[in-house]
Amino acid sequence: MGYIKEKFKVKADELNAEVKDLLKNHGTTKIEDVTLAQVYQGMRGITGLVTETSLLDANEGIRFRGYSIPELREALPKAPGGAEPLPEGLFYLMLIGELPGEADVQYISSLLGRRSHVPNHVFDAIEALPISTHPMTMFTVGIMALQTESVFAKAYAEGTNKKDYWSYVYEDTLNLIARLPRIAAYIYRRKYKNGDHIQPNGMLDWAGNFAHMLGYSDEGFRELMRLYMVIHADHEGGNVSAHTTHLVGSALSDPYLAFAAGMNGLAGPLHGLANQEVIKWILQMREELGGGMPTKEEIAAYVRKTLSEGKVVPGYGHAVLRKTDPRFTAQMEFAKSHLPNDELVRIVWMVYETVPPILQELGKVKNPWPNVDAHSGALLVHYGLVEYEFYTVLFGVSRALGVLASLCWDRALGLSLERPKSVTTEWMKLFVNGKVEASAE
Ligand code: HAX
Repeated sequence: MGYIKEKFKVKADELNAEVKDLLKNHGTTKIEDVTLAQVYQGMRGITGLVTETSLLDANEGIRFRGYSIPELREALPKAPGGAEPLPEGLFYLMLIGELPGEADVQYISSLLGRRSHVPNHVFDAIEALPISTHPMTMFTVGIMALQTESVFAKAYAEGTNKKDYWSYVYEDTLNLIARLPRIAAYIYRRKYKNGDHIQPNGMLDWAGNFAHMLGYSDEGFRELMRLYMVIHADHEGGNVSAHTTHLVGSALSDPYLAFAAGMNGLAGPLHGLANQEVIKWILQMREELGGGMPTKEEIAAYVRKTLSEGKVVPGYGHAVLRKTDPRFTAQMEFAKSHLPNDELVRIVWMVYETVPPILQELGKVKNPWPNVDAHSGALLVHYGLVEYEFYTVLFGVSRALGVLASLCWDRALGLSLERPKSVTTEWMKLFVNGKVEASAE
């Protein structure tokens, strides 16, 4: 067992004891009441999950194990000569609950490098799909093909003790995180670069090597990938990709099955696909306005046109956040120091000044501020990654860090099969008229 795995086991034993104690002494404590509106409207605000890796505050944004994004950009180890945090460090933090040292990050980098081999049948499965297939579909097909390698599924089939589930999930987690950049880069090079694939460079860190396999050698792009992989990694447990991974994993589906399910959720336009929608929307706006820099008035008119056509403004709004997403701000800061004069970036900033008051005018949008997806595309386009249908795959590679670290905790804590109660509208009508009672079943 590697030392990080041993450390995880110690932490898991400690937390298990605390959870047992909480359940024994406070198991019947009521957390909150649930309204009928919450049941119909996407369970918004219902506390119904435990996720150890991160916690979201509506006004402040995400904290990973207590650390905000600006704090992490300071505190996490960097690549030599770099200024952005290494995602390996964030993974360690989410898994172990402590800030890593340089040696911990190097250990994870080399561990991932050693485990990164992808068997040929995964590439064959991707190759079997038409070239026109959306990259997110290729990505989930690749993950599903890789499921043949699940050590959890094998151990379960052989009849392992449930106390050891976490150990196999941990192995699958590291193997998956190690292999995802290779699969994602394969999809990118297959679809957009005539199948001219690039072999991994074992000297690079996880995100640097991903950038290299995509075909980008610019150090600025590598730094962007490190930042990108950190800020997209986790957003507590209730978002669609995290929740789905947790839900499917709760049936003891192995991490490959659970993560692929989560990725199918990430591929929705109200969630991760919003990053492609944003850049598509901005490029269409620029084209319709005749190219070049639009004025604020022109942007405002285009926003109103989008709304009048019954569409959402992509990259704006959030189910939990009520302020500008600090993941947007981190990207804005990156742009200010690396590419302040980029035209598309400047349009993104003008959109930021224009959209919130218009959404506020509608009177129904709870959060008119930008989310993570409002900025990412313009940065990628700057470095030449213009194929926006691929953007959600980048998000997916990053999201693996958080949702799979969480899956390790799910099994280490022995969390139960998820099975909330559902009712019919007929039942709701009887309930509000006092004809039936809510049951805990
Ligand atoms: N443009 C137009 N209308 C919007 C809007 C936007 N950006 N954001 C919210 N609204 C509308 C909703 O569609 C809803 O309208 P109806 O009552 O007519 O259905 C109303 O405002 C209330 O919605 P809400 O309570 O403020 O927001 P929700 O929690 O229901 O939805 C969403 C949150 C993120 C899905 C929503 O803000 C949205 O559709 N945004 C655009 C898509 C987007 O950027 N998604 C990415 C979110 C971040 C993420 O997960 N990244 O992966």
